Amino acid sequence: MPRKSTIVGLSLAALLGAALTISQGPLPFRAAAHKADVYAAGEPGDPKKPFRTVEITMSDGPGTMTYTPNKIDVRRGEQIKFVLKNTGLLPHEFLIDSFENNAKHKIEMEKNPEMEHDDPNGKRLEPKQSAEILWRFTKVGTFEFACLIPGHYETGMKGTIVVK
Ligand SMILES: [Cu+2]
Repeated sequence: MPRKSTIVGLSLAALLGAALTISQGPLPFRAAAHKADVYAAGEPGDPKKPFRTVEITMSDGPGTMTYTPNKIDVRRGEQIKFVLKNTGLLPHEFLIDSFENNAKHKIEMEKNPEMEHDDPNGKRLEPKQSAEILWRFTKVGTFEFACLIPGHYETGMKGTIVVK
């Protein structure tokens, strides 16, 4: 019955097509995992609008892990282009969020240490790598940038952003 097998073949192709369409859409999953649809610290920046550049160096040594600088002052509405450089020997992250969200996220990372970040508000950098984040600070308050790879936050990888 060649006709029937053609139909089966077609519906398999349709199913495969549907599966591929779903697998090509990872953004909603990532958003759900990180609650990235609503950001506590502002919103992704617009590259067509003016911004100020702030360079942040991530480094590590015996018993120390740091961001330099670890405190940044911003005016409300300002856009900052963070130029991140990992000069250490270990991978590091830079995640901009509220203290509360970073604390929750840190618990998730302890359960799933290999969680990778490549989001509008956060990047993971391998040693010697650099990356950029353009961010608009739309809310007044004190926010945090942090590395949530287990052990790093406790060793000093945290900083504050004061938005006035
Ligand atoms: Cu780190």
